[in-house]
Amino acid sequence: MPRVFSGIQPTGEPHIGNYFGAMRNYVNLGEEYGKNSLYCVVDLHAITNPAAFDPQRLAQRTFEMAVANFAVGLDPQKVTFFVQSHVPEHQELSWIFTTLTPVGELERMTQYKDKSAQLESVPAGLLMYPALMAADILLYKADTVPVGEDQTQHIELTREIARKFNHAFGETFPEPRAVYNRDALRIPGVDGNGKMGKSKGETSTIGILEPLDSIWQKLRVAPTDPARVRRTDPGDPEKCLIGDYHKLFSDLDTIELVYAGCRTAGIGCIDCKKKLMEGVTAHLTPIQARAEDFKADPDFVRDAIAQGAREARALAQPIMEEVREKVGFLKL
Ligand code: AQP
Repeated sequence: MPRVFSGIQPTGEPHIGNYFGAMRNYVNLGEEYGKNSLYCVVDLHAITNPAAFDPQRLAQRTFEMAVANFAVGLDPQKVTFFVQSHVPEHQELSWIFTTLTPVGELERMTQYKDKSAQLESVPAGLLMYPALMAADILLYKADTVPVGEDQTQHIELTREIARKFNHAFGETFPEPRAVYNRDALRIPGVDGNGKMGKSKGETSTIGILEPLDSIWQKLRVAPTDPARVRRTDPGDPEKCLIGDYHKLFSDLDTIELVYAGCRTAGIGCIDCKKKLMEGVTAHLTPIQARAEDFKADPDFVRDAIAQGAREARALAQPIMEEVREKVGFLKL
């Protein structure tokens, strides 16, 4: 039976990139593989980027990330849902993996290059991020990893670390593969400035739990196809982030209507955005209502997370035992 693992950072409010790129696959794979699908709020990863780390808000964001995942349909009673720092074995395996990973490989990671370029002083933990991610996955011998396309390079490195460990210490880990949502590989930020990302701040994101009027204010001013300078200029919806978002939120009839309207200048950008907002409202309203219910019952959320950590540790501990023995640590 495949084993699924994925993590999400509590670096800000979960957004539609996280939702369509990853969280929806968590729910689908969770339905299929039950407790063999593990989902983790990766707070140890969140503290590696000083630009996104706020100790005052980390615990609250971790809690809210759990709420958001439950609200989109992840049932903590059916899957294994937990917080990374509650399972210390992640750090132990990560350390072993750092001893197998050349610094040059870590420096080659594009996410590291992008983030470190923005910092005056680069913490070693930011460089080690992919070794921790490999440990997250391999600690459970997971072979299936639902992620967005931005994680491809990290998954490839995880496969390499698994191969290296197996070569050095004997066959232990599978080589995991990424599972993508082909319709949402890399959702652009609403400011038109590259990939939507939590750590880029609220100007980039459309939060799945964000008030609808705040979402509309962002969509209203969002850039569209630059070729459409005047209302009478035809546009190309394939070059427009509103066109991209329609593919996520609108039904086929609406997509056909607005795409044709854009190409013929039959509708203006604001009308197109209003149509999009209808789809956004239909999608997010029930999710936001469920999130309110979970927020009103914090004990349920906390108990679910605590139970998830117990379940995850029960899976991790025998694998860690095997690793310690193979690496040759003294056993008493
Ligand atoms: N824009 C996106 N499109 C598709 N998938 C995405 N993911 C993130 N952004 C997009 C996927 O969501 C999962 C959780 O990733 P994350 O917590 O690293 O998300 P983030 O919003 O990218 O968070 P940060 O803090 O802003 O991280 P960095 O700065 O590392 O990008 C992953 O499966 C991710 O692929």
